[in-house]
Amino acid sequence: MKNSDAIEFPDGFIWGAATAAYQIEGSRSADGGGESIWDVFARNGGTLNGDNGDIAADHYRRYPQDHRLARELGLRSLRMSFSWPRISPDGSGTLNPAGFDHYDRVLDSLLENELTPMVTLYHWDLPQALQDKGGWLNRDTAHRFADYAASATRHFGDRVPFWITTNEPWSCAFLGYARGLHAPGIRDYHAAGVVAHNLNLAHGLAVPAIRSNVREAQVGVVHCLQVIEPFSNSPADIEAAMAVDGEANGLFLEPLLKGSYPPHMFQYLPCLCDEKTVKDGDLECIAAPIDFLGLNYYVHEVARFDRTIPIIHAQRMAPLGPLTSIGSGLSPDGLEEILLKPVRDYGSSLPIYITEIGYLFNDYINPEGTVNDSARIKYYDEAFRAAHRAMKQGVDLRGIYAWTLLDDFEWDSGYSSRYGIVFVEYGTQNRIPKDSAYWLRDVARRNGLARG
Ligand code: IFM
Repeated sequence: MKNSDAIEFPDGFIWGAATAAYQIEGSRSADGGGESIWDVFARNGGTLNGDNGDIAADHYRRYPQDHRLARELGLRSLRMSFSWPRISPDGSGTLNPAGFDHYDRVLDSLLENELTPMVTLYHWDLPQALQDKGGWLNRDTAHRFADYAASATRHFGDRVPFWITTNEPWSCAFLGYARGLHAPGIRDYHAAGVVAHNLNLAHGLAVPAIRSNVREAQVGVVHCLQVIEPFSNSPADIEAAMAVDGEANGLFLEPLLKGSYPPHMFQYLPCLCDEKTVKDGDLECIAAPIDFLGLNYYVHEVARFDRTIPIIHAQRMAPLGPLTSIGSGLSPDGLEEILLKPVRDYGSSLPIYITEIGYLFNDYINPEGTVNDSARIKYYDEAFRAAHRAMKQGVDLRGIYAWTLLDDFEWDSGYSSRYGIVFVEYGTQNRIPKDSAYWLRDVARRNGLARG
């Protein structure tokens, strides 16, 4: 098959878009919601220009119009997250009825617009009150998460078929606790190892809590798998690549799919074989059967041995070739490898959803009032073809969610560049579908790609 042939996806394939509460909602303190670690991190200068989620895309108030737009764009499903501090401001059991009311209205609106809700319970906005008790370094946070998952699914379970426990634990652990780029801004590699385990545990504890409330639930977890290549064939570079692959992928997939941590990671993260962190029964809990795997795809990097990098002695670099606007490798074809990884490395046959795939760009409105993001379209076209190749090799891919519906607050880089298929003019809050939104609408209508 040529790279430009028309291709079809199976009947029932879901074309959707993904979002996250803190990144689009705004109205941070409305209706009794509590503070999250991102409010505090932004206030303390952790983000570019001090940008924060106070207003964002004002989705808290504009969700009806955004849902109508998503429907007009032919999407069948919207991935959204609940803000934990809106539902439980202190994160420890005190529930906020107004937070429940808000998400009741949001879910009803999704259903009215024939958009299947896929809900993420934790997309990084930990209640600050729990951070004050140690955040994800404190094992108790995993138990508090399971309580919150139970409360949320008890209330909303009748309307949500897809439940995701946590989004990208790697990012929370290694960007938040090792590199200090994300909230809470800690730089301690060993702390990140403990956090990775506590997040894995949080997922494992939440699975039975969700199942006990929603018998028909499809329960999954989202990981951002990364394509990591060695810089050369030298043993040192190969070992560096194994360390980075272990950190990014193995620490999360292996306990989930195999009930163990990758032994080669113990030398870098001894906490993973220390019973103060990994207690009896934890690994069985984390490996609780799930119904689908959510995969986010962004990263393709090269790892090179570098003695000056503490602990893992591995330097991450962009591969040769085109780069995104923040300098990471632009590699739509890598999606094929990402989709094959759970099958090849762990023999998994779990259904998969691509829960995020996106292209960061400095989009702008041209004089005609449109947003021509042909580079994003090209990226999506190539990535979807790569996904289709993986399906031909037996991967049970059930749907693809574009990251993201609306331009949004992109964490440490604030509002400096855009991922949305819909442009948000932040001054007026006007929404302008980009060319990629119309292209995606055609893909969804055709359930496939036209001849290129
Ligand atoms: O914006 C994030 C999202 O919250 C999680 N996945 C990666 C995206 C792009 O950086």
